[in-house]
Amino acid sequence: MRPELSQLPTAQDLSEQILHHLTHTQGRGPEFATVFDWRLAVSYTIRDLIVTPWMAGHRASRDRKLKRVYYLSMEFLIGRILGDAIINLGLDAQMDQALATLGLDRTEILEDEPDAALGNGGLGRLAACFMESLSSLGVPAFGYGIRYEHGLFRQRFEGGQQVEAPEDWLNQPHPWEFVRVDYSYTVGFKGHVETVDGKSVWRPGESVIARAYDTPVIGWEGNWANTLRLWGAQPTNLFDLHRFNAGDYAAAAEPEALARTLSRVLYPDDTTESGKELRLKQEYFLTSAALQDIIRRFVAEHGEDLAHLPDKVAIQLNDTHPAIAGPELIRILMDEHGFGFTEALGLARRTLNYTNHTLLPEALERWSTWLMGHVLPRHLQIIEMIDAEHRATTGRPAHVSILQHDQVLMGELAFIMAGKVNGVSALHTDLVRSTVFSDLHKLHPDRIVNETNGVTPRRWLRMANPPLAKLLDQSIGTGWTGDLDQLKGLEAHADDPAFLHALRAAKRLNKVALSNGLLAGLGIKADPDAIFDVQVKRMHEYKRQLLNTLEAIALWHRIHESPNGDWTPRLKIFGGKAAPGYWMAKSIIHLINDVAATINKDPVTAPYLQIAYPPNYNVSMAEHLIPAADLSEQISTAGKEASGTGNMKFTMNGALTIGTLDGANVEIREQVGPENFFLFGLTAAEAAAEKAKPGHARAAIEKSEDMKIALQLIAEGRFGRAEHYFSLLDRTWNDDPFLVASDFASYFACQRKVDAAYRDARDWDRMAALNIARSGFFSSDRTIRGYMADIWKVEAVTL
Ligand code: TH1
Repeated sequence: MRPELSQLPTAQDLSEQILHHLTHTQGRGPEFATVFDWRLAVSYTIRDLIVTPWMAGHRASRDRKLKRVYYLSMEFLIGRILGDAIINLGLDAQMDQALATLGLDRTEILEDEPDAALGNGGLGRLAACFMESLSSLGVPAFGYGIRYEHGLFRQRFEGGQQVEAPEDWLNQPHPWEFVRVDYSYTVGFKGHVETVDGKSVWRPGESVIARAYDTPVIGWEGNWANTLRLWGAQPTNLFDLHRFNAGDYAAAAEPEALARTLSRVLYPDDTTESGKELRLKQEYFLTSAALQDIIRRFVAEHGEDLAHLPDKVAIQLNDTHPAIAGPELIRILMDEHGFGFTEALGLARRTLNYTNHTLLPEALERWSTWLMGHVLPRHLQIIEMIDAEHRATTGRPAHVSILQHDQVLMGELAFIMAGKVNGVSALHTDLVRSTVFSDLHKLHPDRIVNETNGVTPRRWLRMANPPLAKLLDQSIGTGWTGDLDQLKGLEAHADDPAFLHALRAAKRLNKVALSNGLLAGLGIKADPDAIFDVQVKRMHEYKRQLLNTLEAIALWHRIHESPNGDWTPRLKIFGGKAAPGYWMAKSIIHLINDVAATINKDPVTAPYLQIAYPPNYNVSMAEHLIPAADLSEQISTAGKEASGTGNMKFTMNGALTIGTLDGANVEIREQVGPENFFLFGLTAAEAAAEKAKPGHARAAIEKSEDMKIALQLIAEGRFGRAEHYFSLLDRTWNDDPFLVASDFASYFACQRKVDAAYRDARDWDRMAALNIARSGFFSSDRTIRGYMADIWKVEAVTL
């Protein structure tokens, strides 16, 4: 593959380079160097090796005038970079040897790197997996995002309750980025629109500068690297000179502080609405800087005629967050390049595409017309023109439009401005067609396509799970890393006792490592032979961590009733953060911690049931938890989880899923076979019907003794003060919008099937092997190929 494979550095080359960077870049001698110094020296050594293919790729794309993909996203949940880069360069063995000669501990070095937590959850992590796959496949691409100074908050528990602390990843040098002072663009806000010579001219009242920070993203086998270009906000004027000269230094620095707030902090809301002016400004900041950069590059490579833009540029909008790109591109084409409205609209529509990631009403962005007109007056005019044109050409009635009830509906805008609109799993795409966008789908029947999500097997299998990766290499060769469909080859081993034994041993290594971590971190004594039952994801009512918790309580109660019963030991692990303003989600966190505190110290049930909730779940923690899981909890109310991507990572790592027919679970079950998947609960259609029944929650609770007892134990204050949970209990009895009660009995029964299945080790291991063997479909390489063929019309480069 790699043209200069023979030029791969040796362990000695690496250790020399590390020492070189330690001395000449870090300015430290080995005798004084800290782990941090060493980690930076190692990072610079690896970075040097990425720069060559990175530049070669840029040159090739430019010289051959290739079409590029531009992925615009408010979130890129990268996590750590070093370990992944070493693996993708194929240098793990050499680096291990180099570090050993230098007397360094590999884990200590790797874990010194802070997570780049520039995202909330699935949507941001998907963007990071896509960047990696785009590079692995050799597709010319840029990711555009915001260089948040503070990523997602850090989570602690105090008295079992979530406490947020600011995240501070940039308070130390970040070795992976290159600042581009020459690529700076002015981004305007507010002001007014004037007519000059019959043309509209926007005169912004405020402006900031967007400065580019580039991180190369190296693909598998080190052949290609694309750029993740993150924008940092800079003031246009460093300070107010009048005030400075008058001696008021603090006031003079205000404009600078204000400008920088634009890239100061990531909004911590996942699938929940925020609707604040600063968020709208951040969205426009990203979009405007990205479009200016895209057009500058187009003109430099292809000349001034922007009529050819769609031939060379494919822009993907990651949800509606950058959907202002529609009006912004039209504005640039009309107001700055003299195109007529209709032509500008046509060009924009052939360039832009939109991915929908959720149908939850509270997550569908809408801005008040007043705020839109205040922050982006020219864009509001253009949105009105887009809306009028769309209604005129389609005959869409006036009461359904982009502008409704004094609000701009960003989903409508994104749909109408997109060449293609995609959902993120088969079920979700069907629901996009039949629910939120049904009328637009009728008007544009070819626009909606499905691209089921995927995850990169480099990070989520080869890097996160070395014991399993090694077993796979030995069993089917190493080709699976770049071509995950090759995992199919494992099916031939699924009945081989020696293979299954090795598979169990690999899983056990991960479980022991995790147990050690849980003991050291939380004081929890985990039994590595228990079922490791894991639910990790953002805290949200629709994801139903409450259902899992109530099952734990009911099980605990049952064990108490017959302590000499034949129980299958289980460790339940939770991980995840709640949006700071999401009261119900925080209440569920509190409950899990309270329940864990009571159950974990109960000597009667201790051999059978433990609960661990390590705080501050993030990408790095996921890399430890997922490979150690036996059971993957994917238990959202059917119809609510657009896809899920954690579900895919678990499957690849040989965990079995207990899940509903929701999101990509449906396709996971299809792929692995229904006999290798623990299904429970209502379907999306049944759930919708159930919700419409008055008193559905109470009726369901009355029918399930286990559920009733669990709720009663909470109400009696058995897990901390009852009054903490009055609202939660009241909501469960009387409203239960996510049907915890309706699905409880089915879930509890399914968990008992899991217990029974786990006792037959041979059969369980066989199911795990088949889950791995049939998980190839969930590689993000497959997803990206889908986008390339159906949406972007781009091809991979052969160097
Ligand atoms: C998530 C979806 O909830 C999840 O099902 C999906 O797998 C993932 O996107 C990737 O497609 C979403 N995250 C967000 C975050 C925000 C707004 C909407 C969504 S949908 C801020």
